[in-house]
Amino acid sequence: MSNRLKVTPNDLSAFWMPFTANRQFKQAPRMFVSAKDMHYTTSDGRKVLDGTAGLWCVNAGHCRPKITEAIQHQAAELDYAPAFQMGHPIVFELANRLVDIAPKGMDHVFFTNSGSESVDTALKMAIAYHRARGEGARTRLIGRERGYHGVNFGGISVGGIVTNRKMFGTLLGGVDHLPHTHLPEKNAFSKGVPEHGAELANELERLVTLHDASTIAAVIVEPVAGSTGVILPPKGYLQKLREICTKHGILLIFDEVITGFGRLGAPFAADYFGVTPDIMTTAKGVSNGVIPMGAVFVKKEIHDAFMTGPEHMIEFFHGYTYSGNPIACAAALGTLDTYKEEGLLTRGEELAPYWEDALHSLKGEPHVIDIRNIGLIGAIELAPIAGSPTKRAFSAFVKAFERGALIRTTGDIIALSPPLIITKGQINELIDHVRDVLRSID
Ligand code: PXG
Ligand code: PLP
Repeated sequence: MSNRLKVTPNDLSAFWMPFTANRQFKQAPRMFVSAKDMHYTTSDGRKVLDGTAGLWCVNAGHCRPKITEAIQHQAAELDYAPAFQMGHPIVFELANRLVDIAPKGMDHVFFTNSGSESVDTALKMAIAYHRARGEGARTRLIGRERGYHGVNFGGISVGGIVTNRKMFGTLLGGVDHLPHTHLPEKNAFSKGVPEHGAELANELERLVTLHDASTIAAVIVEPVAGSTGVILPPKGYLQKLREICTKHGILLIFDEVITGFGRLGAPFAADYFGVTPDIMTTAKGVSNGVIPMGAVFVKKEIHDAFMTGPEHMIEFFHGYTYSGNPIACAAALGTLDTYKEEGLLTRGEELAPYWEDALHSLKGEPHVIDIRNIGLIGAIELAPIAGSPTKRAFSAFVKAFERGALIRTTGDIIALSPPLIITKGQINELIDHVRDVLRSID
C-alpha cells in the first residue's frame, strides 16, 4: 500500500464533493482505500461487499489484472495523442471491437469521457443529422419524467428529475417530456418487466400531435431507468416507442449508460428487449469505470448523412480533448477482454433468476412497499418517514456500510447493481445485509 493510502486526510474542506451532503460527510467520512474483485477496503481496514459496482460501472469487479496491465503498458507507450485531426491505432481497434458486440446496425462509435458527454453528443448528433438532411426544423427533443441523462445542460433538459433541474435556469428550449412508467398501484412486487403501462408510450403520439413530427428531432429514454430508483419499461412499451418514432421519422436514443455492458444479462438493453434504437449512449461499463470514457453508437445512415461536402472539411463540429484518450482506450480493451474471457456480458442472464428470488425474499420485511428486478439490477422501495423523505433510505445506506455492504439509495429506494462477477453466496450475503439493515432502522 502506498504511503498516500495510509494517511488519513486531515482537511476535507477543499474538495467540494459531487452529489454529496458535504457537511454531513465531512463530519463522519466514509473512505475506501483499496479494492479487489467484489470488495472494497475502508480506511479503517474493513472489507465492504460492493453491491453497486461502484456507481453502476465496475461491471468486471475491481482491480482486474488485464485492465491494470493494459493501462500500465499504455501509459508508458503512448500517453496522449491529439484527438482532433490525429489518430492512434488502439482507438480504431476499440471502435471495431465495440461495433462487433453492439446491436446489429450500430456501426459507428463516437468517444466521450462520461455518460453526460455521451448524452449531449447524441442530442447534438440528432439535431445536426436532421439538418444535414434538409429537415432543419426538427430541433425538438423529448425526454421522460424521472429520466436521468447526466448533468450537462442537454442532459438535465431532457432529464426529468426536478432537483437536478430547478436550480439551473431555463435549460434548453424546445424540450418536452413523456410520463414516467412507475405505476406501483398496479405493478408493485412485479418480478422482472411489469405487465401494466405499455399504453404510456402512446403519449408520444399526443406530443407529436401537439408539436408536429416535423419539429421533433429525437426521443431519449433509458430502457430501464436506473438513477431514479429502477423504473422498468412495461411489457411492450419500448416496442411501441420504437414504432411511433419510426412512423414519424423521429430518432430514438437509448441511454444505455447503466444498462450497457451486461447489466441486464445481455450485452445491451437493445439486445435484451429486441428493440434497436438509432443512437445509443454508453459510458461506465465501457471501461469498467476505471478510466473515464463514454461511447456513442450510431447507425450507418446517421453517420453517413454527415459525410457530405468537401472532403477537407470537418463533418461534425464536436469532440472532446480526451475523446478516445489512449489510456482510456487501453482500459476499455482490457475491460472487453475480461468480459469476453469470463462471459460477463451474458452472465447476468444465468444469475438473474437467483437474484430475483433473493431480492423478492425481502417482501414483508419492515418498510418495504415494492421490490423490482431485472438482470442484475434490484430495487427495494421503502415507505418514507412522514415529513422526512429520503431519511429512512439514507440511514439504511449508512447502516449497510457499517455492516460491510455498499448499497445505493435514491429517494427512499435502495438500488442494487453488483459487479457481474458476483457469486450466489455473495448475493445471499448482500441480501442478508439488507434484511438485517431493514430490521434495524426506524
Ligand atoms: N445517463 C444515464 C442513464 C446514467 O445513468 C448518465 C447518463 C451520466 O453519466 P456520467 O458518467 O456523466 O455520470 C448516467 C449516470 C446512481 C448514479 O446512483 C447514476 C449515475 C451516475 C451516478 C450515480 O443512481 N448515472
Ligand atoms: N475550456 C477551454 C478554455 C478550452 O480550451 C477547452 C478545450 O480546449 C475546453 C474548455 C473544453 O475542454 P474538453 O475538450 O476537455 O471538454
